[in-house]
Amino acid sequence: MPAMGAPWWQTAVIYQIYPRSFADTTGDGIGDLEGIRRRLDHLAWLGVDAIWLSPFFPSPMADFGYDVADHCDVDPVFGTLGDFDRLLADAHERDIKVVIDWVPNHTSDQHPWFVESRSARDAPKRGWYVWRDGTPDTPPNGWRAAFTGESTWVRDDDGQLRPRLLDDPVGIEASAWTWDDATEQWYLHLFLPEQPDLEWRNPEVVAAMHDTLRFWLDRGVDGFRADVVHAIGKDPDAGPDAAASGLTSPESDTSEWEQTHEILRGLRTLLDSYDGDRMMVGEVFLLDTAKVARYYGDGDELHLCFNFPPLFTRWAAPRWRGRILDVEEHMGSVGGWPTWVLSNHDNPRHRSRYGTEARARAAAVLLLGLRGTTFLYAGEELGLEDAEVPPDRVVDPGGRDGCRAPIPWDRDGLHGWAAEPWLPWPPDAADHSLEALLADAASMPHLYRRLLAARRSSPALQLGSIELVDAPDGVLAWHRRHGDDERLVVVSFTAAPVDLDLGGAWVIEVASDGAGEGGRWAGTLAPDQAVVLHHPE
Ligand code: ISL
Repeated sequence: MPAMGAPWWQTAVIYQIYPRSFADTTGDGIGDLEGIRRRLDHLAWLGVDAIWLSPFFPSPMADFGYDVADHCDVDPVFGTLGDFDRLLADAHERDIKVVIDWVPNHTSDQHPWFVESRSARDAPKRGWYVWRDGTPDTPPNGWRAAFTGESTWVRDDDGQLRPRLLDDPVGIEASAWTWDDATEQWYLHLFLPEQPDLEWRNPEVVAAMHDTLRFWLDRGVDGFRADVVHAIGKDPDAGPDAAASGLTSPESDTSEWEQTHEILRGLRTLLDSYDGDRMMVGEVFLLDTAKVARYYGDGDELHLCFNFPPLFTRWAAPRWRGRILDVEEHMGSVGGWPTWVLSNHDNPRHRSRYGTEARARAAAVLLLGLRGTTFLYAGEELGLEDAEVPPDRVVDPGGRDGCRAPIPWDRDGLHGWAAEPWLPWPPDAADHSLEALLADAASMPHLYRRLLAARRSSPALQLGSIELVDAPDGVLAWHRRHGDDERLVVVSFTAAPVDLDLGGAWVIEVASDGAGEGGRWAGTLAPDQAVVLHHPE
């Protein structure tokens, strides 16, 4: 039985949906909310506890929805508020919670707030954004915007993708400031010029953004994923002049601002004033777990924080050992509740990063065997790789189209889409379609389903402690314990078989390759294999 008493977001497996790429019902080649609603049965079959929807709000789509022009409506390309309400109700009927994206750092330049702010220096909403004096040739400071057109990933000798951003600084020339000719001032944008930053030190902005949360809380959403939330309390007049936006550069230290924590406490108070354990998970894009941990406050800031260093970690046992210990050190018993994520709409899928399906399978066991809330990215349960996007089909200013390829549902034709989708298909779309894979009990979605079921039935996996145990080179093994319930998770990062003595008798509950499930553990880990073990009944 699942452990009782913990809030849902601690035990949950949360499935991210990028609405444009999920399922199209209208025939424009772009996914929509109704498409998501019609696929809820797949998510219930898989066993996810919640879905997180990337932005579906009215937007000029300069950043595919992360440039919000109205926080309280649905873009016609995705449907209507009525479609949202139906999706929410149908998800809740299946006991699936709904988390939506909330973009507090910036709006679209087409948002009525910015249109007004830009109209005149003395416009009532001028102070809702960050305007500074200067001359057109010299920005107010040296801050640089994200999105350079340069990939932040490079392919290594062993076929894995290596994050460039941790190792070599990316040369970014673009300033985070744009000169407004009409009013002769600069405005700040940590992302595209079409995404001006809000001025969160203005109480009117705080109140207006709280209202956008209330709008969706009143409608019944269970939580929010807060976009680049660590950056909202910035002070462009203080700190090092060379500070980057903190998003594409190792200089990200400079994007920690004390003010952010105060804003987060206000958001927490608002969410906790609603019943039903409403949750906010923040995209804290600081590549240092000790720093990420601060955004939990004293249990009075974010409920959960994304912790990205593991996503930028190569598939190698010593490195992953370091990541796990890092999380335990900084988010131990007194700290925040950890989260784990391997793929999302901003980075190459881990199936593509790690290079083989066997590793991606082992990674699924690792992900779901760790202590914390798990985030899955739609399509990882199908083992999708990133699409090859030819230059004439590139649409994202950040070079992230590959991981946003459409989900293939059916084997044939348009793979269940109502029209040719907006991006190319992922490789081998027919063989990686849900229809094809469901017919094969050994396939990836069946593995994910078994892992989610194992997790749901085990308090140790959902909430238990984690303790690394000795293992041979190339292997990581850890205990999970909660009361009498105990699991052992063993992950091989090597392409050779490994013998290991785990002490005592163990039964294979889930194996990444499906081998031997339900039988006794025989003492040898197959190449690239990972297993969840329990004691004999
Ligand atoms: O995309 C990245 C690297 O390829 C990240 O640096 C990304 O910019 C960072 O994670 C912030 O991402 C979030 O805010 C952006 C939006 O484009 C991303 O899709 C979103 O996840 C601006 O809103």
